[in-house]
Amino acid sequence: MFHSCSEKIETDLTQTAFIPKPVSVEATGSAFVVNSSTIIYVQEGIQGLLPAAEILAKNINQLTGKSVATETVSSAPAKGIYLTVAADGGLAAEGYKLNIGEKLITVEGADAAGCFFGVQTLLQTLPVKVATDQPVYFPTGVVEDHPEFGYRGAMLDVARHFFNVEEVKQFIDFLAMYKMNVLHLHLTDDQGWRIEIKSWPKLTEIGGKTEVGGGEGGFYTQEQYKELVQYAADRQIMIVPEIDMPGHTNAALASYAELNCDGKATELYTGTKVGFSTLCTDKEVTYQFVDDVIRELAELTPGPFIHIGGDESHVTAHDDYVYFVNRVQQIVVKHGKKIIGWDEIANAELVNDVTVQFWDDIENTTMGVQKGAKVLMSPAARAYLDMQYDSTTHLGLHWAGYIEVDHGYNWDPATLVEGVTKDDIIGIEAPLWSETVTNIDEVEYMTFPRLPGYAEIGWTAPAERNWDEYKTRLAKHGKRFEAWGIDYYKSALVPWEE
Ligand code: TNX
Repeated sequence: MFHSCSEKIETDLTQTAFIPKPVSVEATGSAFVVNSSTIIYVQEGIQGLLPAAEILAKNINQLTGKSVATETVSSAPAKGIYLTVAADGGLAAEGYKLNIGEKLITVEGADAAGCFFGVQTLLQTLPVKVATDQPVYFPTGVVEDHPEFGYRGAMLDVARHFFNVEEVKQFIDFLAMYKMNVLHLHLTDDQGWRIEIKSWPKLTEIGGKTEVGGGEGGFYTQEQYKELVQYAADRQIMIVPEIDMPGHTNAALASYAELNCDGKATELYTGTKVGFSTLCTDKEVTYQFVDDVIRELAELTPGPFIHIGGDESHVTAHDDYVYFVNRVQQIVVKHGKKIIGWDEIANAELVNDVTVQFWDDIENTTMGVQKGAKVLMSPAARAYLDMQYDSTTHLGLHWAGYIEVDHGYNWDPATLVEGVTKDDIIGIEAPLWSETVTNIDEVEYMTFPRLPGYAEIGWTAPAERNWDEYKTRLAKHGKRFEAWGIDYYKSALVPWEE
């Protein structure tokens, strides 16, 4: 420990409350002191490293008022902070080795993503606040780390209530701090169509105009959507866009009469019922519509996935549903993307490389596995961010039960569903449905403090996870949430630090 007049300085790296918990942490008991001549160096010629350096610089600046410069270099510097990608491929995908010495900090990623995650680990060693006259330092040591699953995500329902570009960016920041790498955007539902489709402009002109409760709704122009994709990519997050169909489509059916079997446009809908709408599965125009939407969306999507929804199509006859999902899969494949769908899509014939998102139905999910699909784990009773914490929670729903912070944390994706093993699973995702969630403060309240737990389930091996130990680390993040202005649920199960 270093001592100064006002506070003692923690130089034991193993005392940092990392979330998610890294594979290994070793302390060497000294400190790297940041000053105004500290420079963040970035290895030349590696795409995607510069944003990590800029985010690190911005965080140091916000905390300390000191501005640190970033510079590109062709070889390792002797001092400063150096972001680099390992040449020899010795690290697991998205992995990193963070070596904090007294003079030099090296963040060596397996790839740019690994380097970004190493930077997030480094940032967690910083205190929440630093007095202006106090030094800022990193405790020395070595962290070696890599994730358990490649897909670690959250979903935001921007259809029931619309969230604007700035709000979505804030949500992306939350994911980034906990090394999550996917944001699934639920872009369309009965209550709203939120993405501009140039070949079908009324989708947003009409279908984007409202939301649950009758508010004004909104939508992203394609330019705004690209901005979100880039903002996420800079933080190593892929956006998975969802067009929910054939059910959950009232906003489209209200926008275009021809998509309805009776040729009449429906009224816009601002309630919260589910399962009452369907595209007309035996009209050719329906498939022209889907083709246009998927084509435009695929052009906006650098990542491999498009989510086709497929849930709760209660007014689509079974055979029509199967026929529709079969055709839509072909359309997605034609536009060069892979399919994700809610677990019901396992009732169709699945093409190669489909991912079934388990939310509710075990039989659908195991049927998907038998048909060769992979599984994304989003069990409603464990991972739904819109489920209430307990019976006193003023927001959210409880159809899948209450999810206190321990219940959300204490499960293993690889053993939760019989017949679905680790090899079948691409990862986990925590969806936030927004029937009851209307603004970013409410998003924060339902998301925190559960989100870090889902991040840890996705990142840290189950043998290394244990609620009683986790809750002491989570407790130390309360001050961080406060410093970031996050309105969170102060669960009595967590021994929050005062
Ligand atoms: C079920 S989860 C739905 C959504 C609702 C959610 C509310 C899923 C695939 N469908 O339409 O918003 O419950 O928790």
